[in-house]
Amino acid sequence: GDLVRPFAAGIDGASGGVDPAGVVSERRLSDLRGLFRDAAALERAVGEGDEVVYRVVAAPVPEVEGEVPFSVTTIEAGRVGDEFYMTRGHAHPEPQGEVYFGLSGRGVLLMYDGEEVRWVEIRPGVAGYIPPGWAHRTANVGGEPFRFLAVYPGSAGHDYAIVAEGGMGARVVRSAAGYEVVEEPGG
Ligand code: M6P
Ligand code: ZN
Repeated sequence: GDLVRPFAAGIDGASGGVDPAGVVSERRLSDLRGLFRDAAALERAVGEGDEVVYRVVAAPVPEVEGEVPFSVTTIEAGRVGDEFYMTRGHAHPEPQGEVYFGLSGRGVLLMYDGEEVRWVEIRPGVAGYIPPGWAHRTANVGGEPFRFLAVYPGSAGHDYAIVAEGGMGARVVRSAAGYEVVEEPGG
């Protein structure tokens, strides 16, 4: 097919905007059923307005081999029970890497290869590297929106079932120190 022509995009770290933008997607609490430990707290929050947990604004680059799509994700501040607002999480069916770059706020990039859990904190100016074969999820561990730029191979794809069914091996929860990453089989 036709490849995209050269272009520049504005990345607004204060709003999460990408200009020009492609597909914009939103995930609400009700889209995250089954992922948080406290299912009752999730249902209460769904009943109390079902707020948007995160939004992804993609640049107009197609997800096809050879292209390098990029997007800005904004995760709102909040928790379900003790667990911080987070993305669904996925793995790349074609095992390919990905880079996340912090734009605003503070988050945790959680990675899981099916056995080992690794995580890194992402702040503005920090790049996190996701190696091929590691499922990944981000959580907002701060009190303001957490925003990051993601750059990934166009043929990587998104496998959500592997995380929905097998979990990430750990949860990102509130603690006296602010947050902690707690390893939990099936979590
Ligand atoms: C980043 C990238 C996207 C991903 C998004 C939200 O922007 O990794 O590919 O879609 O985060 O994460 P998820 O798809 O797991 O909801
Ligand atoms: Zn990915």
